[in-house]
Amino acid sequence: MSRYYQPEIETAPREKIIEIQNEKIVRQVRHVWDNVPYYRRLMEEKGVTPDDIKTIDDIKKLPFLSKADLRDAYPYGLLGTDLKNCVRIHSTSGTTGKRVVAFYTQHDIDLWEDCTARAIVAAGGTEDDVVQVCYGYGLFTGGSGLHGGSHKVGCLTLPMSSGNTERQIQFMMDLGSTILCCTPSYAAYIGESLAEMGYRPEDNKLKAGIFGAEPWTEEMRRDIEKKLGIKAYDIYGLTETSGPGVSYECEEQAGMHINEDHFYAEIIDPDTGEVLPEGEKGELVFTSLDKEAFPLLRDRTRDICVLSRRPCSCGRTHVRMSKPMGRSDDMLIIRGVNVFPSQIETVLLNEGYTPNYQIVLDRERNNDTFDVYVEVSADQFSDLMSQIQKMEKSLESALRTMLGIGPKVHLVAPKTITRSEGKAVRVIDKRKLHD
Ligand code: DLL
Repeated sequence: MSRYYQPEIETAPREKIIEIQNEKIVRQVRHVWDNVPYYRRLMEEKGVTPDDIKTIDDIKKLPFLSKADLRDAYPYGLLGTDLKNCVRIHSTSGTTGKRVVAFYTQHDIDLWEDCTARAIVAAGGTEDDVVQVCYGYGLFTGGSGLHGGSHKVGCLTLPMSSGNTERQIQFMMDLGSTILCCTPSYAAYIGESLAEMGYRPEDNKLKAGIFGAEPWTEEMRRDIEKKLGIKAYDIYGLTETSGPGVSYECEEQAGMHINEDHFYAEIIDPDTGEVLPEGEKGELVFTSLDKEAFPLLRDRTRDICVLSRRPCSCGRTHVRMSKPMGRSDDMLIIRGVNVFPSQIETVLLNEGYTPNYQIVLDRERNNDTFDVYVEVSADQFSDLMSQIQKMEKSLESALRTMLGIGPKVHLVAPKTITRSEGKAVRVIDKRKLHD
């Protein structure tokens, strides 16, 4: 039997959802026009005013926001309210050194936590549950997003943050955690560590996991479910749309229901910007319908997906999105952290290296490995092992500061990285081969 956190809205008839969207979009466009000069200028350039937006269908008339806009508007350009009304920020990597910073009023936090609460209840969560949150806390949205939802549902919440796997397992076993929230790769790692410590899947009290923030396959889902003895649910979101909980899976595990009363989804052709009909694969675009502090309209996610309105047996009526099938840009997700090759290039050039580099990603024991090979120039080249090691350590530290995670740096002799005749092959991602 399905349970819902906000049954009336989660199972609302289609007409009711459209009615809510029609009402909210008119208000939201007016709010943005009045308060976000950056977007107002984009609207003026397109010759659109709030008077042109009468129903949700009119959304097509509005301009898109791209990652470049998020970067150009950093930090306050897309803020929709006085800073004094904001109570929090979160942040994630941008395409260059500038990160994406999202702002929240208390109202925004409330609606975000409603979304994650819906996801927790859809995964079987009740006030009897013990929710172990091992997404990172801090600037990343994963930790506080699931944490807030868990409080709303009334679960006992373990704010573990990520890392320190031994302690995670100790608390999980001693306090009887029933729902685990983390990235799928960390879940797989916890599963492996449990087995190594001699535990069988039936020894823990876990029943469900809510995993997201990075791509994962059906094979990986089955592997995690077996190792931990749980049902594994996918959850999706982006910092700029609040964080996790924009969409989430129900017990059907067949696509993630988008919280359509808060986020309007479109699929577009990434090359032409044309809106594609339901069922076609393209880039996902989100409009937040009622956020105050960071009210993005038609924000291009770069995630490639398909939407489906086929009725779902769980009773939820909200549209479902497929797992993201890739990206229309070069963003990598490494151990749950977003990394753009351009960020690495920026650091290399700042630190006086050549832009000849290669990123090699692989997966070892369900954990991403992250190696960066960098060519030194002839005058940087040294036969001294100790000198090279020192340079590698210093570059690793500069990259860690920029990216938020540390790669293993390998300095290599001039002209050893294969030159390409076309586009340089900057990334070798071996993870896809055996997921
Ligand atoms: O990753 C928010 C999040 C936290 C989602 C915890 C789920 C759980 P960002 O750091 O801004 O936000 O990264 C957003 O991550 O555009 C996708 O490419 C990717 N992503 C997020 N969830 C999934 C998922 C958080 N379930 C970017 N499957 C998005 C595949 C995902 N990719």
